Amino acid sequence: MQRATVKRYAVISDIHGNRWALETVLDDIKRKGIERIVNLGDSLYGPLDPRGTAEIIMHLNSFSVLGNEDRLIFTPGEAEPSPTLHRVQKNLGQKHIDWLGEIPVTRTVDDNLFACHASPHSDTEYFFWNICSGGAVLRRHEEMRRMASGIHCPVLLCGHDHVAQSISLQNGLLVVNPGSVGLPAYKDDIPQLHVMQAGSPHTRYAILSQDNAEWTVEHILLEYDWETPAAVAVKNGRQDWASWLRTGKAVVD
Ligand SMILES: [Mn+2]
Repeated sequence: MQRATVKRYAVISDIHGNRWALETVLDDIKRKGIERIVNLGDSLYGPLDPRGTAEIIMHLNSFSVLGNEDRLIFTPGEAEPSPTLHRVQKNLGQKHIDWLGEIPVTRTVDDNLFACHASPHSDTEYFFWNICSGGAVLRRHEEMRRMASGIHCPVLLCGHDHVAQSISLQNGLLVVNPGSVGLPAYKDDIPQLHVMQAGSPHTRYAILSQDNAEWTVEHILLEYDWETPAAVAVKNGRQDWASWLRTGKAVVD
């Protein structure tokens, strides 16, 4: 039995409109009896089910922050027009767009968790990774500590790169990326062409437990029916997404 002093949080991120993966993760969280959910954003963007995903998250009791690709949905002129962005905007109703616009960029939960989408001062700069011409290179700890300066919480939560990872920095800060609920790999050209890969198609999230000053993190991966969102991606003209969803791998071509 859990001792009364243990507090548990489920950390989810980068759902990207994958309602099927989200339902699997939320079922697991419910089954485990975890009541606090922190959502690190990029919840809706993509060729899958933005509206169905928004409907679930809007009615979920969670602490959410906004992702860069959530921001593009309600900020005209921010992004290059694309058929996928256009479809997302058409698929959502005004109430979903208004709800997105109200979500804060960062927030502190229970004075202990600092939640942001990518890194504390940017919603696009990876916290863990430096993107070079050769791909993603893990940053030095000094660089990570500099990026986290001014954070006075024991735990920093970052998403955006879709790779589940936890690092305890020498200053005692625990940094957790829960991985992506809905998109296990992708190709991007900002700041230059690179791929990020979870390596398998599972949906992922993290569980954080606090026992007084002691924090424990568990990374969870779950099977779900990834063929269904992959087929939706194909129907909506995104063969690339279908392949990422089915394999958790992406290639630079
Ligand atoms: Mn992002």
